Amino acid sequence: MPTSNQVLAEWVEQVAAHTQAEQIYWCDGSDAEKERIDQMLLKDGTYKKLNEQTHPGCFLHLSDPQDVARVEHLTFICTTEKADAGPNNHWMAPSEAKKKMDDLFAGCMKGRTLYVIPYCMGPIDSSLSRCGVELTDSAYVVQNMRLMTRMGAAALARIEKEGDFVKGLHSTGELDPNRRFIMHFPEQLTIMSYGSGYGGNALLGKKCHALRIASYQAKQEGWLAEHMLILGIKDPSGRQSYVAAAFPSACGKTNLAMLIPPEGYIEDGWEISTIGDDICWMRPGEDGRLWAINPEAGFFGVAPGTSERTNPNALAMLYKDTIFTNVAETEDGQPWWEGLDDRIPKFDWKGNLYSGNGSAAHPNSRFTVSAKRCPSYSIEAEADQGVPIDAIIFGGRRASLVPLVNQAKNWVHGVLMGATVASETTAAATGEVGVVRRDPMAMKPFCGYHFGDYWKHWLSMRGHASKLPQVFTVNWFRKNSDGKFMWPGFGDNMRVLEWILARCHHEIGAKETAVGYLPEEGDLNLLGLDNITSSTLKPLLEIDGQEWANEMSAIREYLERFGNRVPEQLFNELRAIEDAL
Ligand code: OXD
Ligand code: MN
Repeated sequence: MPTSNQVLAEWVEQVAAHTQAEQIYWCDGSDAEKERIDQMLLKDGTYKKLNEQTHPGCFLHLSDPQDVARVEHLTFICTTEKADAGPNNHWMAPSEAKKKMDDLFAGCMKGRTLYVIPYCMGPIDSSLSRCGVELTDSAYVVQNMRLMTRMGAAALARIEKEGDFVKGLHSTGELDPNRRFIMHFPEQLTIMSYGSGYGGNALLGKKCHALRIASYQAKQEGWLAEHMLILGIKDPSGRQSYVAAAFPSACGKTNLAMLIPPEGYIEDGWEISTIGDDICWMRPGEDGRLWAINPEAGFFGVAPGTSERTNPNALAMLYKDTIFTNVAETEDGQPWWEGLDDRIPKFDWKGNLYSGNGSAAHPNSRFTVSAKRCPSYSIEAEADQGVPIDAIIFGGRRASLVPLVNQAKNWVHGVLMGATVASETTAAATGEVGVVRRDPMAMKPFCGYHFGDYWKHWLSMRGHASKLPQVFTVNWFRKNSDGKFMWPGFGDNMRVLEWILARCHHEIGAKETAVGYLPEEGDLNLLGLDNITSSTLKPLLEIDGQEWANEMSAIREYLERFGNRVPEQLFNELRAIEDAL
C-alpha cells in the first residue's frame, strides 16, 4: 500500500535502511489484517488466548516486568530553545537527542518487520482531527493502535489529501531501561521512542501525539489539547449538557466517563453518555462555545479496581475483543485483577503460579478495547463538529484540604485553580506512589511546552470564545481522621455533577467563599445515600481559612518556580484570594 505522499514514502525508505528492517508492512486497518497479526502474536507467544467461552476474541499479553508504566524521567521535549520546554519538562537539544536516537535505532530492526501505521486522531472527516504515521517494529503496538485510533487506508487517504502528518518512530529495542528514551520534537512534529513497549511510551498516537505534540500545535493554532474525559449528561427535561474533566493518570477518569447514576436519578430520567475517557481536543466554535472531540477510538484503561460496583459499563465492554496487559489469570483462563471479585487467580501478572502474597495483577495493568464496545458510548463521539462543553472540571487525589466541589468565580480564577491542582502520584508512572505533587490541568507529564506559556494560552481563550465553560474543582478522595473516604464516589458523583450543571445553567445559588463557590447546605441531592447526611458532609464543603492561607503561600512559591513567563493575571488573582482569606 505504498503512498503518493512523497515525504512519507521517503521517510519510510530512509528508516527501513537505517534500522535494517527485514521487511516493510503497510497497515490497511482491515479485519483480515487484524486476524493475521493476532494469529502471528499467538504463535510467537506475545499473546495468550483467554477463555473463548467467557471472553471471545480476548488476549493476554505479559510485558517485560521492567516495562510496565510511563517513564517520565526518560521523556524529553527537544525544542531549539531550552526555555521553551520549561521547568515542567526534561529538555535535550534537538541535535543531541537526534544523534542519540539515531545511534539507538541504527540496525535495531534487523530480522524484524517495520510496520507503517497511518492513523487519524479524531473522527476521520472532522476538521478538528489530526493525522500521524507511526513506524514500529512491534505487532503488539499495531494491534493496540488499531483499537485506539482510526488507522489504516482511510487515514492514509486523508494524509495524502492534506499533505502533513506527525511522524512517530518507535522500536521496542532491547527493552533495556538503560537504553530507553521518549523524545519529542514539537517544532518538527516528530516523535522518537525507543526501548519500551508500554502504552504511554509506545502507542505514539496517545500521550506523545495527542497531548505533547498536539498541545504545542494547539497553542500555535488557538485550541486546547487536554488530558480530559468528555461526558454527556441528559437531564429529565431532555436538556443535553457536556462536561470535560481533567484528572491525573489512574484517578478515576474512566469510571467518571462511564458513570451509572444512582437509581433515583435513572428513574427520574437522567442519562449519561461517554464521549471519551482520557483526551479532549477543544476549539472555539462560531457560537463562542468550546467544541470538543475525543481524538481516540478506544480505551486504554487501568484494570485494577474495575468491577460491577465501580464501573459496570467498563466491565461489560471487557468480555469481548479486548487486549489485557499484565493482569492475572484464573484457572480457567479468564483475566483477573484486584478489586474485580473474590476469586483467587491461578497465575500472576508475570505468568507465575500466584502465591497469594502481594498483587496478582500489576497495579498499572491495562485493558485495550474499542470505544464502540462501551454500553454508554455515544454516537456524538463520532460527530465531526464535536460536542459543546458546558463545564470544565479539575480534580485530584487529596486526602485533606480540598472540598468535594468548588466553582471558580471567573475564567482567570478557573485557570489559576487548574494551574495549581495537586494530587497523590499513582502507579501509572514509574516512581514513588502516594506523594502529593502539583499537576497543572493534569498535564504535568504531557504538556509539550513551558507551563507559563500554557497558562497564558489558557487565559487567551477569553479572546477566542465568548461563551467559555464554567470551571470547577472536585475531590472524591478526601479522608476522615480514621483514614476512611468521606464521599462514596463512583455513581454517586452524579450528585455533584447535578449541582455543577445547575450552576452552569444558573438554576441554583451557592455559598461564596474566598476560594470559590461551594454548595449551600442541603443543595446536594443526598436522597437514597445511606450514612451520609448534610451534617456528615459539612466538613467536605467547608473552607479552613488558615489551611487555605498556607496553601496559597505554597501556590505562590510553586508559580514563582516558572519564572517570568507566568502571566501576571494569575498572581493578581492569587493576591485577591489571599486578601479575601
Ligand atoms: C494513561 C495515563 O494511560 O494517563 O492514560 O497514564
Ligand atoms: Mn491518561
